[in-house]
Amino acid sequence: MSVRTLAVCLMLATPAFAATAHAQSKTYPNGRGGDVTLPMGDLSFADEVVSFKPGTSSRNGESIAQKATGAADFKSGVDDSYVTLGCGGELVVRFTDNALTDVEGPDLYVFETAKDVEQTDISVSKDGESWIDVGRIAGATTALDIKGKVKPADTFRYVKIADHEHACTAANAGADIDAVAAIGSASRTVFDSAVLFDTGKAQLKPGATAVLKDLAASIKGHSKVRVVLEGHTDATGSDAVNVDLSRARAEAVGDFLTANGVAEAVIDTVGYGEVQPLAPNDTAANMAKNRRVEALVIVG
Ligand SMILES: [Ca+2]
Ligand SMILES: [Ca+2]
Ligand SMILES: [Ca+2]
Repeated sequence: MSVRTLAVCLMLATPAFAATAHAQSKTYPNGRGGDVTLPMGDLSFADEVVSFKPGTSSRNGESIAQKATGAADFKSGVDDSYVTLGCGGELVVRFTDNALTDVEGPDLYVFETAKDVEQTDISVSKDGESWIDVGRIAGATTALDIKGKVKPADTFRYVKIADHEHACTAANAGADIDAVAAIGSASRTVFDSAVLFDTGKAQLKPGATAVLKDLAASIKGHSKVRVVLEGHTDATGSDAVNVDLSRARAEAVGDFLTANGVAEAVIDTVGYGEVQPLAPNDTAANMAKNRRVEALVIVG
């Protein structure tokens, strides 16, 4: 499939994304002389580096893993826009304002800046700990369809990119990663629990309604939409209590959305309790970050 054909397919696969708030379709260099159009624009890209284990490569000294986050920015002849994995290298990135999910057609696009894409294994994770192998990019294939590898409604925050140690004799072994994009992107909004709830409670505070009305309005604008509401707590208290509280909070947000015109059938609620922290539970500020309800809006 030519690059141009691929770009068109991506557009057709998720036409409704263009209407999502703060997401605008945009075209990016694919690092190999072509380009790729992403329906959700800059939002699509992985936002943070979680970990980087450089492999053996003459270029590793110059590599900075952050270059693989944010929008694809490869320019021909300039080689500071990407990170070189190196032979056996491994990079883990995280989406913060979006998430990877299975939509029709390809779901994940790895911007690799070499003429021949080196064999690189890709896996995805919800929590950064348990991983699902979703395939390999190699040759001219840099888009992956996660269909059949994951449950249909699942969303993933983490992507791991690992060099396959296939061509380690080359001076610049290992894939050169400019950016990682979730094509079938869900937009993710994180609500601070303190804004929505009193401590230990699952009844919405009066002040919560304004932000949640905005969320309801953004969902109702789409004819084909799914919403996943995830409740999360800090690590204070027992696991069981935290799971119950986080579920009750996610359900309270779901009830508010249905009361404000969102069809109940499109809403899923999950209580994760304390198992998916955004930060270590070591300071008051970090623990506050972990107390949250996340809303993933998946269009298409
Ligand atoms: Ca992003
Ligand atoms: Ca797919
Ligand atoms: Ca880059």
